[in-house]
Amino acid sequence: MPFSDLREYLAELDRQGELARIVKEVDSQYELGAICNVSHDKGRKALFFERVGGQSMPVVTELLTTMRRIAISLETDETDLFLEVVRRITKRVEPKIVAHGPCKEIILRGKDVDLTRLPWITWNKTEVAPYLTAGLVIVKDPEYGRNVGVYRMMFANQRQTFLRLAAGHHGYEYYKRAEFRGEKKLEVAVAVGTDPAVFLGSQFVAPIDVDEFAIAGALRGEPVELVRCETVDLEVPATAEIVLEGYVSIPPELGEEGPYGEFCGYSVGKVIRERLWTIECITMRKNPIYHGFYLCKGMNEEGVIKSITTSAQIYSQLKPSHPAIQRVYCTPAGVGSFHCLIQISEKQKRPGIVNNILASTAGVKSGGVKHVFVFDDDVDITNPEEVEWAFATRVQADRDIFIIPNCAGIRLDPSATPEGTTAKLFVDATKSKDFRAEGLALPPDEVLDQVRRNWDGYFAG
Ligand SMILES: Cc1cc2nc3c(=O)[nH]c(=O)nc-3n(C[C@H](O)[C@H](O)[C@H](O)COP(=O)(O)O)c2cc1C
Ligand SMILES: [Mn+2]
Repeated sequence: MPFSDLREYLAELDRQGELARIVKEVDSQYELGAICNVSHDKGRKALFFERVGGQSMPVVTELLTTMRRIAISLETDETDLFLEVVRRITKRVEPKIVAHGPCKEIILRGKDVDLTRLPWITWNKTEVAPYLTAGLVIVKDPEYGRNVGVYRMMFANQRQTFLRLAAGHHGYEYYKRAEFRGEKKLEVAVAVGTDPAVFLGSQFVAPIDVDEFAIAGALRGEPVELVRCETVDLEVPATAEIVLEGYVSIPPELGEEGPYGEFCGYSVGKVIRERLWTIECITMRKNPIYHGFYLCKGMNEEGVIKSITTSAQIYSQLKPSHPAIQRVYCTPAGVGSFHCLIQISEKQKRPGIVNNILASTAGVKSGGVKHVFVFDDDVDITNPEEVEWAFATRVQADRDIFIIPNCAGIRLDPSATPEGTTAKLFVDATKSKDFRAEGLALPPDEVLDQVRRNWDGYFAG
């Protein structure tokens, strides 16, 4: 049975020793972010902050910062995670609308709408205002239907926040389409704190007419249950901890948003003309738990999530044309999508196939694949030491490395041009046909297996 809400997931993390409780009161400005940051070197547990900034609402962060926890969220093993995700996303499971949900236990309208009831967190030193970072933003389009994405929200006042609708993402497209239709506003609902599979589902790069709740349904193996909003024609997860309802007006109210610590691990400058949205209703569960998302330099939660979503999507897209592909691994520290490692079956390798595979990655729709490497299947591409060893011993730079300049990349990559163009690198790290080695320097497999099985026995008295 999939988790029905955030609380069930937290209980499971607790049971498996994956949740650390912070009992001491912490400051919502920087201290909470610093604890998230330092926790990356201290066991990378999920964090439950009991008291933040003098408020009663607890905060959870770092829910999916390890593959192990992503596997727990999908009720599978870490070793099976990749192929299990590939398998589950083949068939979407549409959400189901239900009449009631705990997210309506508390309903605040009119003058009771006050965003300062939420724990507003300033995560990193470059941020000049606090951010709500883990909101699932739900919008609708008459032709394309529902869309769910996570867009950051910088605090503005008691009833308004900024909404970072980045060009290319569907929230932005839906807003533009409402504008072209001559409408006066785009309705928006935001859900905070759900079954983590829902958050994961929102991070797949789906076609514009796909409802990401249906990807979440596929991942969790059961429909996501939704309830209708109070004041807008939108639906939200019935068991969400907190729901905000409102609209972005057309033309929008604009202001200066940012800088913010982006997924690449840098704060990029102010967005001069970002849209604000106005919240007209807040609904909550009793004793709601606030979900926050921390981004920073190095291997952050978005890199880990993207590693699984991007790897599964690239594999699903390329495998039908290139059956030799065994595994795709976009490394979490390579921001989950910039470094794409592909393992192919040596047996199925035909002359020229590696370059065809490398070239085919240039067009995949994913979050900015930039450096691509192909390895033989005697290399575990999820193991950085094996990857480096193969790169060191199998690559001849003048023969195996290719660069295409001026490709479309990601603007948040500070090394790209301001328009987001980037060079792409392609590396054939497989053994070439004149590779001079008789085989791997290893004892026979059966002897290795036997030694592994009997390991403890070698050291017993
Ligand atoms: C913590 C976090 C913050 C994000 N912030 C934004 C954002 O402010 N604007 C945006 O367009 N995408 C943001 N994203 C990325 C989108 O959620 C993601 O690319 C999603 O797949 C977009 O889906 P869509 O095209 O349906 O909107 C963020 C993701 C995460 C995990
Ligand atoms: Mn979408």
